[in-house]
Amino acid sequence: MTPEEKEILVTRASMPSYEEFIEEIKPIWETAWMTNMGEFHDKLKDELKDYLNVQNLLLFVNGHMALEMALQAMNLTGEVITTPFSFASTTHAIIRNNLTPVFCDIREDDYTIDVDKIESLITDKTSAILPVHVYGNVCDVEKIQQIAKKHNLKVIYDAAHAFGVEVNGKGIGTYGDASMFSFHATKVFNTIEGGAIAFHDPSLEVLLNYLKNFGITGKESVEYIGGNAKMNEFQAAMGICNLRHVGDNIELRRQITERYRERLSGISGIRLIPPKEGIKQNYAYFPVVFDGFSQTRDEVYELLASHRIFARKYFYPLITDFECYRERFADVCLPVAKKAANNVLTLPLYAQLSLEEVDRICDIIISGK
Ligand code: T4K
Repeated sequence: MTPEEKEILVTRASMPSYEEFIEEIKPIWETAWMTNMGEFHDKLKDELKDYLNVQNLLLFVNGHMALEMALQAMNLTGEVITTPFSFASTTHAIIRNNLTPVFCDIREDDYTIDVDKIESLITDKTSAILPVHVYGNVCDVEKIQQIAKKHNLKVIYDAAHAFGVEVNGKGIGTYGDASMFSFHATKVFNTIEGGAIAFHDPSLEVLLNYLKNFGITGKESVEYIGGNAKMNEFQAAMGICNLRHVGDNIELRRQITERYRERLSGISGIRLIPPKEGIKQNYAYFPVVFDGFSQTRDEVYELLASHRIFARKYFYPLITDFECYRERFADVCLPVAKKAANNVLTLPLYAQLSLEEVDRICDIIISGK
């Protein structure tokens, strides 16, 4: 197959070798213990607490259920301030908890919540803020904390993209009351499907454990209306294997990101999100903004697709423009988020992407053909 014939997707899941995974899961054939918080689950939980540099962490079947259950456990009411420049999960989790999302605009430099616009959205019904560390870009965590403290609000971060990110040596999951990580196949670290909640108040652990197992509290008692959101042993085993290699994979992602930056910076009409001081990045995504470039974002997307290179418009459309929400949120007007949704393209990025492939992608974008 020539390089031109090869299909390049926006990402490719990281996997251990077949032999490594098979070796890891062998004991399951002796115990037949496949789910409900087994040995693999507990081992991965401990390893991830270390890796993510957090005190309290629980594993879930996926990131979305983790987020839904974190909101449920906080016993929130009324309104939750969030952003629509995200994956469907963020707003769905609010609405599926019978809460009302109130949408805040984002910052043009990194697409995280615009902290200067949060306070004007707070009402006597607001109970929480749910900001998104989108693409692994860190929200203004200090300012959000100040606002939350002043107005007595909970802060739950959607940290789906922020695995392993640190702020001045502190794990990103230590900020706010809770942070949700996604371990989906498309993420920097995966457990096939999976997720976790890191949380501040250790007393939440008992409740979250009940909620993810139907609210069952004893052999003959069910005290909460929970769901089923347990991570199974095969997922956890995949995580244990992947965690051994995640450092190497992040280093490869760094090299790819650097190459994209070298090739695409300084080009008129192309804007890249600059890295920030004091942040340990995870290089989860490579978003590029086309604003005043010779081609629009959609034209670049089509051009790449004609070469069998499938970049993605994360996140277009805005959540507020989804069919299921557009009538309800027709009055929401967030110009920065709207512009981002129309102009951003996330380019292919995964550990096995070669620098030659990165060059080819950049050549196509720059040449326009
Ligand atoms: N909050 C945010 C901000 C999120 O981005 C997400 C998930 C969540 C919450 C919820 O977390 P989870 O409940 O998912 O843990 C993907 C993922 O399914 C989703 O997890 C992710 N965000 C979102 C940004 O991307 P799609 O619809 O773009 O996935 P798909 O199937 O088109 O896959 C993209 C590419 O990944 C493929 O072209 C190839 C590669 N891939 C995909 C799969 C499924 C693999 O290499 N292996 C695979 O198994 O949503």
